[in-house]
Amino acid sequence: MNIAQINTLEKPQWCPGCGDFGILMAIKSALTALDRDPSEVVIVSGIGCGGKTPHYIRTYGYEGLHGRLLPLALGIKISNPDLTVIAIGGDGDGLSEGGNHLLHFARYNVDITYLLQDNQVYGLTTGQSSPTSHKGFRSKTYPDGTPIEPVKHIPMLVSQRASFVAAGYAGNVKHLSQLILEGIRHRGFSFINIYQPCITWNYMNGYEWYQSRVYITDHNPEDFDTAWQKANEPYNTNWEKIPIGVIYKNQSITLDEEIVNRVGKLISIPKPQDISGLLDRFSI
Ligand SMILES: Cc1ncc(C[n+]2csc(CCOP(=O)(O)OP(=O)(O)O)c2C)c(N)n1
Ligand SMILES: [Mg+2]
Repeated sequence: MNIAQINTLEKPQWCPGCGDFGILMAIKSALTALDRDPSEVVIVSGIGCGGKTPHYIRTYGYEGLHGRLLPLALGIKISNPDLTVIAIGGDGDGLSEGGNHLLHFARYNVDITYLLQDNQVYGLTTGQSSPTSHKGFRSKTYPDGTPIEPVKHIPMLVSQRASFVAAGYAGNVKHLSQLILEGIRHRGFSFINIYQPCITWNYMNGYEWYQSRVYITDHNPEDFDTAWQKANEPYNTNWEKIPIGVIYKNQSITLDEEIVNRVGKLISIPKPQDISGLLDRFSI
């Protein structure tokens, strides 16, 4: 597909300088390198600043409930496995409200790509601590500083041998778009944690902070021990070194393939139906 097909007239509502602009550009650039029609792609989101992303890309899109984007993506993928399904949402959305789903998606291994916009804060609700806020981060939740350590979700996913675990940075759009493309092409559950400055509510982790810490890793992501070390590097170095790139990957059977092996087919693709009766019934 080309960029003209997926651009919309909708103007992003994000603060000027928000990392979401870089993420939006990276997704669009990855999609243009994909040999698919916009009608073959569905982008689902949760609630949050980044949850608006599907509004700004002219593919199919669905802004779901807070923390529930993964079950939504799963339902779409196993109903119509020919679709490319991308889920996108914030750190609060994916690790707090929806945190339980992530653990299980690591083992379901359904063939979707999940982009987690990790700005270490609840942005849309104006600056509370999130599960990835750094210890000491002063927020509306903890004016004296967040008293607890952030969740270590990248090592958690590696420990579960999730199929594709990666990290990207909203300030390096070219690298991020290549990573997103690789994640989409990977057969299985692809998770990409995107470090993203929130210039309005996160005074600690801005572009300057990231610039000296983020580096592109070139280790062998299929070697578990090295992947484990890379996944833990930010925590072991007190955030002095933040590797971006593919952290871990393995190719194993996906849930979609497993179901086909057992019952010969996936849930049948729903045929377009006349819904005018329903519309009449629920119209005021
Ligand atoms: C079930 C539920 N709980 C709480 C909220 C209120 N809420 C809306 S957005 C949000 C936080 C979003 O933070 P995050 O997911 O990190 O996304 P960001 O805005 O930072 O991109 C919350 C708590 C909600 N909409 N639904
Ligand atoms: Mg957030």
